[in-house]
Amino acid sequence: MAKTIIVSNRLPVSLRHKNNKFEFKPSAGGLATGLGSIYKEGENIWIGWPGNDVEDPEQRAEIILELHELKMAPVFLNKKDIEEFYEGFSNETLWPAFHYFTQYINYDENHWNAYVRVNEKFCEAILKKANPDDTIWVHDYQLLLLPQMLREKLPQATIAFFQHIPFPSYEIIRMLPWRKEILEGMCGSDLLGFHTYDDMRHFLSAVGRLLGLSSESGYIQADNRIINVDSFPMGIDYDKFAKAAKSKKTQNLVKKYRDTLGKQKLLLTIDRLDYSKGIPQRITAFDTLLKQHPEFHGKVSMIMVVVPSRAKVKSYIELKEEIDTLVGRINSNYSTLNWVPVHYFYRSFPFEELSAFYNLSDIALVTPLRDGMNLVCKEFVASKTDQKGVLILSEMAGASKELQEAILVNPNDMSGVANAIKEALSMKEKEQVQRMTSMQESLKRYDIFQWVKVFMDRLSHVKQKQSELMSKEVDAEVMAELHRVFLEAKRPIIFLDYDGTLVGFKSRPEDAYPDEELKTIVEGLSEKAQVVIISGRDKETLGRWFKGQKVDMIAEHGVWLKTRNDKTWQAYAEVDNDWKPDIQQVMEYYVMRTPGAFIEEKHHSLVWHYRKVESGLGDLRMRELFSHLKYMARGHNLQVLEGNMVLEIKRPDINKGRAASAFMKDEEFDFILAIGDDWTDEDTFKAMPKKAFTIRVGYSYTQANYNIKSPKEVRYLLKKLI
Ligand code: GDG
Repeated sequence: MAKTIIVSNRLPVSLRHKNNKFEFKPSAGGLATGLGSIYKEGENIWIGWPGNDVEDPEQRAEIILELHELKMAPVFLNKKDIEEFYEGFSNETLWPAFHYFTQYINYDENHWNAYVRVNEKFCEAILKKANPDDTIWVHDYQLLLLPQMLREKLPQATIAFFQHIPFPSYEIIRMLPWRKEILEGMCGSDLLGFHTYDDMRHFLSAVGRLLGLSSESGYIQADNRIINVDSFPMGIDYDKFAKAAKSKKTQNLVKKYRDTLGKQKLLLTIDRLDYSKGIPQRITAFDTLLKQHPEFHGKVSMIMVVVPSRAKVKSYIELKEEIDTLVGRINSNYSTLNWVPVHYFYRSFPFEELSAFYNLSDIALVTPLRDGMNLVCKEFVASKTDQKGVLILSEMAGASKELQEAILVNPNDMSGVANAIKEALSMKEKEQVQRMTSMQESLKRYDIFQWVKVFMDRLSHVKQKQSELMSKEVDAEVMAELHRVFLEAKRPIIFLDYDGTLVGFKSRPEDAYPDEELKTIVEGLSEKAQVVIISGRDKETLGRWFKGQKVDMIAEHGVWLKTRNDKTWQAYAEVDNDWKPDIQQVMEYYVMRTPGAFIEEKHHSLVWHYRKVESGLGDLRMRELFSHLKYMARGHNLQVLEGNMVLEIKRPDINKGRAASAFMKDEEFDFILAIGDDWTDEDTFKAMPKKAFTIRVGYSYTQANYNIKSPKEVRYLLKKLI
């Protein structure tokens, strides 16, 4: 039976070295708990680094056995791996880049090589455990290359990826010399999850611009399959925090702390030491409040927990010094014998004490400069059992998209944050309860268990969708059947669209002329079959390109026809051009505003091309023009259609389907094949009799019976027929 493998840089246990012996300390983090419902089941397993270097082979063997009992398997990393892959590329290159701290990015080729090497190490460890049809869920930015490495070895596996930190704008990603490899690595997945819609939108844009893969509604059209990208805001183990807050242990601590601190209001801040968390800015904002409002002196204190992290990295050492200085300054400026403005702790606390801090504090001040999600703010909300308390939350945290009832602030705006603290300090209890209740309801519903469930359900959905598309793939069996019917046929006919079907897209339409290989294919086919090129191209171009060939041509989606015996083109539909000047004028206005755009005039239609326009801008202008033209189209009884980098306006009664039907009306064909790649070909597919073979290029939903990957495969198929 297929199993599920969870992979993350760190295992949910830590290996500790104590008195020459090793012991495991389980992680109490929300993710470990949430994923417990997966990796603890059946044959499932969690693979990752146990957090310590072990060189002795005997000890390694022992550790492997012990971890096996816990349903885990280790990837052992040595000192060099940790320095170059973890502290180096992960934390000095990807972390600052993905959090928009470009000034801290270290562009080190050795670190990159180590990143590739360690991702390969993970891949090998997984391959030892994985079967071809297993599900593998990879977590976070340390393992961005792993999905594609796995895909190459296990093409049938279900591979998912979730990124816990932000995914930045294309403008940042493009700065990394290894940007393509990183995106390609991620695209080995079937499902890619991010915390917010903005993260997924940035990812899709980067994939479009750097890998040239287009996407629609969160589905990337990759080489031979679709990849889904979606947002899954991560929740917390809500009940654990709500229950703990009420527990005797926590309440005893709350009482103890309150007795010491007296009646003053308490502001809580908890973070790992990191420049992304905005700790100095927060202290400065508190300082601003005390400066501007002396009435709060002695009435409010800040409890500031900073958990040590990445202590060897230079930027972190500097940050620690900066925080120490700022806290020293504010305390020395304002402290009195019975009041200290900032209670500063540079260490971590046991869970019960954390719970007591959450329950005790009146305000949580969560103001990161950038944060993928931020769980601290959610844990604070869950711990407020009487619904009293106020959350001040940075707009730059993923959580702000969900927790709209918090006081939202820009963490760079010191007086804005100071005002928010003032507002929180004076907020009426009724309003506090209203806001808190609403946030609690949403966090309760979308907790960590729901997050895991929604993600896994989505993964099954994507696989289902992929298999529906794959079931229509032209495989060896379909090929054989096609070949057999073609050989037996006395009167075969083949309709071939041109651009995107017989040739790939070129940025200049005139460069897509037929090459020698294509000419030979068409010639070969026309020995036995009637070959009809059915295209949206103008008749002059088609006529020139296929001059002297034994083919019939339908140009401009069915306006013009020229059979192999004709000397001239005949109109297949009446042409009425009265509508054109009005529409052309509008289109020209959009050409003037959009460098790179141009208009193509066809006999029955006008086409606005934007394939040469800066990506993004082209889409934006096309949408504007679309709504403009739709409005005008009604008056003229015209149809506006969106194509591949084009917007076309035309008479609705002219289409390829109508033309193809007319073509076949007087004759009986015993083999019919139609191949095309876009919506204009869907009309052809619809018009075909049941027995016809219809094939759409690319993996989109289609009326055709089959899908095929690309023009290259189309040519292969046609060559096989010959
Ligand atoms: C990454 C992303 C995203 C903190 N101090 C103590 C303590 N903690 C626990 C908190 C909380 C966790 O650490 C911190 O989680 P965050 O989400 O706030 O931040 P990161 O560690 O940077 O996590 C982040 C997250 O991944 C999940 O996807 O939200 O954006 O950066 O759970 O409770 N726990 C204990 N004592 C402490 O002193 N026991």
